[in-house]
Amino acid sequence: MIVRDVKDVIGTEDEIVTDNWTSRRVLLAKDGMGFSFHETIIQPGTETHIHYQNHLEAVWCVEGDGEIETIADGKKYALHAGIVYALNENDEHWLRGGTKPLRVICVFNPPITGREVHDEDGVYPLITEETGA
Ligand code: 9YT
Repeated sequence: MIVRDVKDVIGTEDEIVTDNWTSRRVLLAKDGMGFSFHETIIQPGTETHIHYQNHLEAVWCVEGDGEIETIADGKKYALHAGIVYALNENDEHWLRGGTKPLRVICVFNPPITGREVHDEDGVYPLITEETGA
């Protein structure tokens, strides 16, 4: 069994800090679960273009506020504690921070390895690795 404390991820290579968000990857591809599991904090007032063409992501908002706008249809959804969104069609979107830090729990399928960075189109490349499983 794997038991982790997100506090032990802070300050390691599994915590990614950008101007717009900080992501703590608590479970990664190497853990062999078939998904990765992250805590992400979106900074207030930021806007991030995201299009995960190679991954499905589900996001559970647990604290703070923000907004998501799907680019195909221009629909906007307010984000706050209790809202879950799933990018089941690899939906291209804008993710916007609100007035307070927005803390979310994210699941990626296939799992993130930890080596991906958003490219200029907001895409993570598909990287697969052996899990030994
Ligand atoms: C909610 C979202 O997609 N934020 C961007 C970062 C991402 N969650 C990640 O890489 O952990």
